[in-house]
Amino acid sequence: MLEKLSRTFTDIFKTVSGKASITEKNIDDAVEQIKMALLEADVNLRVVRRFVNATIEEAKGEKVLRSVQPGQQFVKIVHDRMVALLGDSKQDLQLKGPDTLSVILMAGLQGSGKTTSTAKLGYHLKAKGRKVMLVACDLVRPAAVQQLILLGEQVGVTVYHENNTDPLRIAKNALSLAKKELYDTIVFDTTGRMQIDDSMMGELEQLRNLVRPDETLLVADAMTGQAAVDIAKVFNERIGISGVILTKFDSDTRGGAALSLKSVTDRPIKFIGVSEKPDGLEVFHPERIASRILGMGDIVSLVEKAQEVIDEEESVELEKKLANQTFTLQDYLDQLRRMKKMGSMKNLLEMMPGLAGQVSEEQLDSVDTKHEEAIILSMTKKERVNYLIIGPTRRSRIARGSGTSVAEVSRLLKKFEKSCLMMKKAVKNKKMAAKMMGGAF
Ligand SMILES: Nc1nc2c(ncn2[C@@H]2O[C@H](COP(=O)(O)OP(=O)(O)O)[C@@H](O)[C@H]2O)c(=O)[nH]1
Ligand SMILES: [Mg+2]
Repeated sequence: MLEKLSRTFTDIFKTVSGKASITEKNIDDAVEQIKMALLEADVNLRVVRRFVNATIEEAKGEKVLRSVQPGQQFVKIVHDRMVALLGDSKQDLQLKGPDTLSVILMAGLQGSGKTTSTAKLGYHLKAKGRKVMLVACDLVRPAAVQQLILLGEQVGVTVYHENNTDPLRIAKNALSLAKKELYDTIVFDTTGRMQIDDSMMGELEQLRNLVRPDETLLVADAMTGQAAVDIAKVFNERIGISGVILTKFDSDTRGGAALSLKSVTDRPIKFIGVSEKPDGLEVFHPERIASRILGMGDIVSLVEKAQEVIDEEESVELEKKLANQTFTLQDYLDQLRRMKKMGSMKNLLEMMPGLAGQVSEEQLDSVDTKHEEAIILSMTKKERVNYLIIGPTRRSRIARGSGTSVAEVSRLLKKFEKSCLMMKKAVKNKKMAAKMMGGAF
């Protein structure tokens, strides 16, 4: 998601930041381009207008036009505005301490990802040390109860369910059991409809009055764009929501929903869903998403993710290797294995500064990491350190040894060469971005 927008911003900034001085006309032009890009990304029209006016006003102030680095100043203004648009700072769940039961009510249309998000949230909270119970209160959609039971099993979180058609009774029983068994968090999955209708809202209202949630989270599908924003507005007016889980953020949508939600509903996005899997839930960080949109790369997320598998020393080491051009096939193999642990390579690469929007799906689909691993394992130590010595004879020996073809070996070597280049560029960009943002990274 957001690739296209990110590409446009990168282009706009490239033009502006190269200038030694900036005129009002330059600002007008850049802002006009920004406006088009936001509209194209399906951002709410009123939100775009407000964003654009505020940016122009600030950018035309003395500070920018007279500053030593007007381009950078301008980029910074847009960046800060974007962060504000996305909700300023990250919003944690407001839950009670572990001695009292905290209640989370999930709401949303059918297919938005409620049940999946309920399980994801269970997994997320369990990892934080909470004792969580999930409750299956969607009794309308066939097999919804079963779906939650299965997901609960997958993530190792208790699921409360009953063979019963009255969600209120189930909720009541679940609450008393949770209290009795000293759970500290209870999450209610609820019924959705294809569209907003009175009976769904009525049921939700009754449930809300019964369970008195600490958090009422609207689950909205990012793929529906502006519709997700309208839905959030209606749910908020009718039942009062405390935050949004924006699902399917991994999809190929234009991002308008993410950028409009906060301004239109005044409710924060608290999480984004980034895959179908139970661990595919991320805390929403406005600052990081803004940087990603503006093509500055989501360095913090990248570093955090990487730290789960690479410790800091290793990562410094790697950067040094890249800078000194001593990155070898052996390092590549190590990276490959780590990447596999980290999940989608595309997600990861998208976060690399300078690579946002440059990695196409096809490029990565062809990545057959198993073969690559086998090929590198068939190389001698010397070959791994210096790939330049791998001529035709060595290539066919490696191909035979790894059960692949010479073409595949050559392809890998080419790819390796290219990634060295790309990564070197990324390191350079990162340094440039740091300079540009006055050391914000
Ligand atoms: N790619 C992706 N798929 C998701 C995400 N969240 C949910 N889904 C999928 O969306 C579909 C509907 O989800 P479900 O939880 O059953 O929706 P519900 O009707 O609101 O309970 C399922 O196929 C999920 O796997 C997400 O963040 N990313
Ligand atoms: Mg469901």
